[in-house]
Amino acid sequence: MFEALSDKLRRVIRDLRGQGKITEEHIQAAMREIRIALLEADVNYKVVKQFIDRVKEKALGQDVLGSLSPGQHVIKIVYDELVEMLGGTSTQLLFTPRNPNVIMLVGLQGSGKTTTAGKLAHYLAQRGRNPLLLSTDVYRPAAREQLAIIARQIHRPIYEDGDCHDPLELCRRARAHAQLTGFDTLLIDTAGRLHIDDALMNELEQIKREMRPIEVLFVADAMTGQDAVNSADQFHRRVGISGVILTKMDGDARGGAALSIKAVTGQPIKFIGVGEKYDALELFYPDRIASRILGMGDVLTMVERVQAQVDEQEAKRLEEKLRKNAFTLEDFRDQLRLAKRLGSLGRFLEFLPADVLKMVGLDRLTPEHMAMIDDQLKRTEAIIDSMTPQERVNDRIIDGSRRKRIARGSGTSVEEVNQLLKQYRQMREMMKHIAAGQWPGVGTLAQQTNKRRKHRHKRKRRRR
Ligand SMILES: Nc1nc2c(ncn2[C@@H]2O[C@H](COP(=O)(O)OP(=O)(O)OP(=O)(O)O)[C@@H](O)[C@H]2O)c(=O)[nH]1
Ligand SMILES: [Mg+2]
Repeated sequence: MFEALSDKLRRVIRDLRGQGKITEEHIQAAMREIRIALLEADVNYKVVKQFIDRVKEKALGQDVLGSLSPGQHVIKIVYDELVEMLGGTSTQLLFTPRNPNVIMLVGLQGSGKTTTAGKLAHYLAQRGRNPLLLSTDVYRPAAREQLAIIARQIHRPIYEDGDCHDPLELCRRARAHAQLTGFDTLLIDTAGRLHIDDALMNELEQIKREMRPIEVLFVADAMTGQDAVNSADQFHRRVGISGVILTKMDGDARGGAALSIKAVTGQPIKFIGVGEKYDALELFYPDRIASRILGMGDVLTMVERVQAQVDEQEAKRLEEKLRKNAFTLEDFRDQLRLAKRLGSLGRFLEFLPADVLKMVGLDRLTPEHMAMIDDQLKRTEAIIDSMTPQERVNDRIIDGSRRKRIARGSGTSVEEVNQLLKQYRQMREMMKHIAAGQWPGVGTLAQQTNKRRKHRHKRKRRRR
């Protein structure tokens, strides 16, 4: 990916870095080089012009930032603008509580829709969702069979109805089936055409109107460069897309499509396909790609990959403990740390099955909720940190005076310590049932706590 462009930009950067003092001529020369490099990478010429204008304006107009040398400063500007050109921030799929959430994959023939449908189903299933696949390609012989084969390979279900040859009717039936059987996501692989034509667009419009998808993702072959950009633009004007999946990035050395799509269509790239295998789908991170292009090393991706392995081992260890019914306060804390490492809690929740979320009453999370929970996590961790190792493995010894000491040590209150111990015991109980394969008839955790509170009141009153 981006090899040619990367080579040239790195050379420009090396030159800039070497300069003790940066003059206007240096910047002009660097911009000339960058302009040629971008055009050679097949970036849309308007996008190139915008890019160069912005970098120039910033580089010439601004005061030098404190800790950066003039050369570094220009590099930083180029990096920032490159991130911007690639779409700014990464955009995840946002699901709603109304199931099934429908995702449509649209695009020209051979762009990779069917393969990507399989990859996406696999990707979402790994993150705790329960997707159902559907092909509405009733035109090309064996098109539906192709998706069925992929579905079998990734062990995901597909909705099949060989007698129905109407795309819209297929969608309705698949949705009804998903509702009845509890699928939370419906992934629709639509038919492609060699060229954009009215019949195809009408069909997509109809499906979109009927199915109200949360995402209409335009699947484009990165190797087709500016053609991919133009067809994305046309699909967007006609049908309205919410994002792009660029496939075959593994075979695209230039990167023109990736660098132009956001600027031309206004729609972000959400995923990239980097191979034919079913796990060859990656979330698109503009900042990481930009640093990869500029040779700053894709440190983030590497860190995350290592982290994912560590986290997986950690999760397995905790699961093992649960099964053996040896879940201590220390494990409870480790689990919280794991949650934190996975980034914000919001991202952590993505990994949990929707059913579990609903059970604890978290199916609708606002940013305020998340901030509150994050804060709560910090306090909880502080409390457990203030316990002695013995207390952490045996919560029964934590009596009144120990609770006072722990509260003081963690800067919290005895009430909070009590609350935490209660939560921990509740969780241990719940986990025990889950590990044993039983599913107690619990409501939400909040309801449970309320019930207990009422019980306690009654008991107290009785005693009096
Ligand atoms: N190298 C590589 N090949 C890919 C990628 N995505 C898809 N392909 C290949 O592209 C070819 C076409 O993929 P399909 O998924 O059949 O494309 P489609 O858009 O469904 O095609 P139609 O249904 O005919 O419109 C297949 O050979 C795929 O293996 C990718 O990210 N990298
Ligand atoms: Mg197909």
